[in-house]
Amino acid sequence: MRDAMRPVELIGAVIGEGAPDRRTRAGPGSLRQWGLGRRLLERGREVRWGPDVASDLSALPSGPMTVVAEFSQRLAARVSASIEAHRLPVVIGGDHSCAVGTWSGAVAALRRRPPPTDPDALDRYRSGPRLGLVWIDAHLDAHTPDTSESQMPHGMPLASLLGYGAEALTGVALRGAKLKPADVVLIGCRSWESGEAELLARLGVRVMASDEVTRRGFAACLSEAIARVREGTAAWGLSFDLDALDPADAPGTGTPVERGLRLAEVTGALHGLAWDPQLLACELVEYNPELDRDRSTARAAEDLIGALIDRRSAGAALRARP
Ligand SMILES: [Mn+2]
Repeated sequence: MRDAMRPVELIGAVIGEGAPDRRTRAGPGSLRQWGLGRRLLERGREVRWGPDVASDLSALPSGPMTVVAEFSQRLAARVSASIEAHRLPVVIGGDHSCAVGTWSGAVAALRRRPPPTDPDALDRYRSGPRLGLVWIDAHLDAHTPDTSESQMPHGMPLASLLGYGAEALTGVALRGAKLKPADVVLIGCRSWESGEAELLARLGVRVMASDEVTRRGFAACLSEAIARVREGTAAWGLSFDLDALDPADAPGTGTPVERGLRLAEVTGALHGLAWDPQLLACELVEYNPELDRDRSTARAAEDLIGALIDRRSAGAALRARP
């Protein structure tokens, strides 16, 4: 199965201007220099860094939205190209505004694919191929400029991908919504404002807040989430904000929040998922090297991606029925 064996391409999303603390811009370079790619090679799968995509700092006087919108177009093109070259792109952020580019590019590539010949698979393409997305995050990232107090784009990517908010973000790569509300599940959320929570509730997006994860366990939540985002979709993706983790395991993130997911439980559940040929792309964001302690957050990033690509036990979360 060639698609299951796709080489992993790490793509640095060098951007921090979507957040009030811009130091996540140094995240991808720091992980690269630390040896993330070399360390992941030990997991038995081909891994290489592609060229970074970097935000244009000279556009900063025009405001963060301008910087993020222009950056997103270039990141989307890189992610599309990676998918079309039969690689598995893993975008390394950078602040979470990069999700607009990552998933707009993924959807653009998906919609350009020729329809499958297998009649069962063709069903998934009837009304246009849909992308499912699992979003693991302490926050909802579902603000629009109408609800956001800070006006920072890293609080808006999910709303933008659902088709709500500034046209500079909703129109990246393709016009209009990239995701359907039923195809999105959030896990681990524990800090939000009312405006963004109301948008997701109105759209019927499934949010597994951290109290639900504590009650049921992360593995059970992830299994249900994956079953949902694979249902009726042509492919799915994973967006992982390091702030979903407990600060004890990952202190070096843009916006740490107490009472997070524990790393060991998460890596256990993520094991082998990157061997699913339907997994189109991944994203790991908000690494802030200046807040890291003894590289523990860098090691957490390595453990998370390493678990995804590890071949020793492929995809328990795919086989489990919620
Ligand atoms: Mn986020």
